[in-house]
Amino acid sequence: MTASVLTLALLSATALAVQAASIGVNFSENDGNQSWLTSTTPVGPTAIQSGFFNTTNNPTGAAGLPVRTGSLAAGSLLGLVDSTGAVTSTSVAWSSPNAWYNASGTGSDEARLSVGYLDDGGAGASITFSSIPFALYDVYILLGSDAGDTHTSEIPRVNGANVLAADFPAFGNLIGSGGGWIEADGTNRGNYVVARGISGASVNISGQNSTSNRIGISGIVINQVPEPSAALLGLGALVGLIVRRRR
Ligand SMILES: [Ca+2]
Ligand SMILES: [Ca+2]
Repeated sequence: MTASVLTLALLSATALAVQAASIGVNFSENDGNQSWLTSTTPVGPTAIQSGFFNTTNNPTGAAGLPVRTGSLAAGSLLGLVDSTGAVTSTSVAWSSPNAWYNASGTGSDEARLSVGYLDDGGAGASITFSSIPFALYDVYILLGSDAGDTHTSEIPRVNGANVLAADFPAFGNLIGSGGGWIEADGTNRGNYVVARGISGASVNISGQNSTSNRIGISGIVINQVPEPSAALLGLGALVGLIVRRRR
């Protein structure tokens, strides 16, 4: 097998890798003015189409998304829809002092994702996903605050571990970020934080009461880390065999 043929084979195999799915949940502040405007707008940092983005402002079962039990501040959604539109067995339960809103407005689906959030209240919100169907995933924590276009956010925790080392520069709304989603990494100011390489059927995301700063959580995306397909694994074994034979 020549190098070019090997390269072609690997490129073909890469194309066969399993497409990753994700599960998004929007924490809303208002049942009346924050439902999705359309069903097809890509929203959030991983561009899930709005009709497949679960939202807590759904007490009536509209648009095929799961119906909320409880309140906007503390409740649950069962049978979350994933980014392909499939109903999963995944559920989410959340509790917070209250749901609140920032200055993003409600003029677009992206704004409706940003505007409402679970407020900190000192102790912070707590959100638990159960029966996650992915072996490995990244947790995107979308941020919102009424502290202004920019502010310093407290650190989110995932399974009790701080995601960043210290309180960090954040955007409170989409005006601050220029309308988009930008990862906050502790140095660069942003409006979401990512905890990477998480495994386990359940995951907890929480705020905390460690500093005078606060963290508001506008939404969460559980994003599957793609696994190599069986075809790719088979090709890898074949290439390994060929390489060994040529020696
Ligand atoms: Ca706090
Ligand atoms: Ca939200």
